Amino acid sequence: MSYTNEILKLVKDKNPGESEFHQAVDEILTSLTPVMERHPEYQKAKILERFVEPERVIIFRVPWLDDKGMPQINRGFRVEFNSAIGPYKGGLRFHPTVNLGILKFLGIEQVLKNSLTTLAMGGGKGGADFDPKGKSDNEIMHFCQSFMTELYRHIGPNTDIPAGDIGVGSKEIGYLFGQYKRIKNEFTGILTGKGLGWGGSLIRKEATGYGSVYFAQEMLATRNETLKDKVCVVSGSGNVAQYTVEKLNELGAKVVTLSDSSGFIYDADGISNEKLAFIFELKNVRKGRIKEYADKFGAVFYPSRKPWSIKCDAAFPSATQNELNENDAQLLLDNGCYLVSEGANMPTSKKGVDKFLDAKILFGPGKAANAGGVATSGLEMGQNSMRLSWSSEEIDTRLKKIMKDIHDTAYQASIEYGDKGNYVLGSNIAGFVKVADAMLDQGLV
Ligand code: NDP
Ligand code: 2IT
Repeated sequence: MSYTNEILKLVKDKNPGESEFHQAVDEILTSLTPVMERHPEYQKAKILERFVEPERVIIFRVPWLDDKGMPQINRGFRVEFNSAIGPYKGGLRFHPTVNLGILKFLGIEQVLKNSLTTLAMGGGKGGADFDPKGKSDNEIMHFCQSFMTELYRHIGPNTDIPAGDIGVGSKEIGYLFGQYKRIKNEFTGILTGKGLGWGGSLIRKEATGYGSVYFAQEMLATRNETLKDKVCVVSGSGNVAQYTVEKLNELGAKVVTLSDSSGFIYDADGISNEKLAFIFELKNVRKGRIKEYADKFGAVFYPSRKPWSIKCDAAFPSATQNELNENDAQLLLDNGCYLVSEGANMPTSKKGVDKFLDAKILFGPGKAANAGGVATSGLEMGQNSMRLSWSSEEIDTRLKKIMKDIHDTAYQASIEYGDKGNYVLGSNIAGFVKVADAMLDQGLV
């Protein structure tokens, strides 16, 4: 059995039931097989055994009172996965499906993603099985305060710096930051995605969506093409999806779909900036359902379905993991789609990814394509340390350069390892080698 297969077996045996974690590790290890053959020193030092084991996992009770005065109990987590190249960095997810296996998959992806950004950030992920849907502002605040009352002792500006993810936006970051400051009596950059008036960075909220589009531009440039007039399907309608649409519109593409967990809308005329303004209000202020868009603009609403049957040139899955399976991948290919840029983390199933790779379309895996969010978090950390803030133009320029560098690094690694244009292979290898070398340098820890 090869070294990478041995490790995959070990991971499955040791972590039963963590299917998303198995899936992420499987994909990563498949890419790393040729690296292990070239670098026997990694096996000798048991780098992979260490790489797949989080440095630390914290699981805690989160008790809070709802508006009726009833006690509610949730489970909180922080997975501090790898700090070889910098402090743990990665988002918090509040969603009823959150469990350890999902956070470990997100954590290991984050390690490689953060390495690709070129910034000094290790990887971590956290969250809770708390469902923000239907909760009042007061309930969300009480939950966040209780969550931070435990989390505060594990994080710090040089230790672990959480941020947002699904269900955690600027409002939650505010409540979490306020509670940390109150407990520690310290105003430091312990979270990113903060408000602009209290240490946040311009462009952070736009960064993941914009970055995913910049990555698509770079992939297209290898074929001397641009996004102008491309028909695009986007899934999700949260932070990442919204700013993906905004940037695609700016570049002259036409976006025809958005979705949420209830279904998707198809607008053949395109989701213009005026219609997008409605989405911002619907999703960020009123917390409404996507069907309202169809009712207002005469678009079609497909309940309980995903947008992959719509004919397009490019797809931007930007909702959640495993939202695009092999059948969906085949549908997209049959309809002529030749670019996929993953705004979400692992939105495509393993067999779906294989379809895209076999078809040799431009496929940007999440750890590369959506790295603009955490990269800009890294820029927020830098500004916090210096106690100053950069302009939008400065940050956007840096973001574009980081996305180009990630693209070029992954592309070069794909060439070096004999599968030109396979960004899955290239990003896994480039992200991994930097972390593995740092681990070797730092001895057996
Ligand atoms: P939001 O909470 O802002 O939006 C999430 C969107 O995805 C909503 O439209 C939501 O629909 C939909 N969604 C979530 N879970 C499911 C599900 N189980 N089934 C169907 N739809 C679902 O989150 P973000 O936009 O921040 O995150 C989206 C993706 O991008 C995630 O995979 C996240 O990990 C990834 N990501 C986010 C980054 C960031 O900076 N925010 C950075 C890099 C990656 P509904 O409202 O109905 O639940
Ligand atoms: O998946 C991700 O990269 C994020 N949710 C953003 C993490 C961060 O620290 O900004």
